[in-house]
Amino acid sequence: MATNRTFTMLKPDAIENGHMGKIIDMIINAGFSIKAMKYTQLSEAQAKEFYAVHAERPFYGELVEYMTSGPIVAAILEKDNAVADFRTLIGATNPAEAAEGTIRKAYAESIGRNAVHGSDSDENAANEGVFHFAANEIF
Ligand code: IDP
Ligand code: MG
Repeated sequence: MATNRTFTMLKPDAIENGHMGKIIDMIINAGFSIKAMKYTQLSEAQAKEFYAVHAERPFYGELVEYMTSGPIVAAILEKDNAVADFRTLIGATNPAEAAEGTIRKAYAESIGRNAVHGSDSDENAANEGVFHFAANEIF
C-alpha cells in the first residue's frame, strides 16, 4: 500500500448512535477517497490482535469488549498525507481535548468510546489495511 493511504474504523458507538452516514460524509468532504470498505463485526481474537500493542494497558480488556460489542465500518482511505491529515480530522483520543470541527469532538462519547480509529503511521496503515481486506477488496 502506498504512503498516501490510511486505515479507519467507525467504532461500535458511532454505529449504535446512528452516526455512520454523517462520519463518512465528513471523511469524503475532507478530501479522502474510499479504496476499500466493509460493514463487519470484530471477533474477540481479531480485536485482541488489532490492539495487541495496548495489551499491557489497564483499559485493554474494556477496549476489546467494546470493539467487539457491535458492528463497525472498516475502510482504507486515500489522500495526500493521508495518515497525518486523517489524525487531524478525527481529533484527540479524548473528545474533551478534541478540536472543534473534528469527528471525535462531534461524535465521541468518551476517551474509550471515541467513535473512530485512525492509523498512527504509514507502516501501521498498511498492516491494518491488510489485516481487514483481501487484495481483491482494495481498489
Ligand atoms: P488513538 O485511537 O487516538 O490512536 P490510542 O492511544 O492508540 O488512541 O488508544 C487506542 C484506543 O484505546 C483509543 O482510541 C480508545 O478507544 C482506547 N483508549 C485509549 N486510552 C484509553 C483510556 O485511558 N481509557 C479507556 N480507553 C482508552
Ligand atoms: Mg492509536
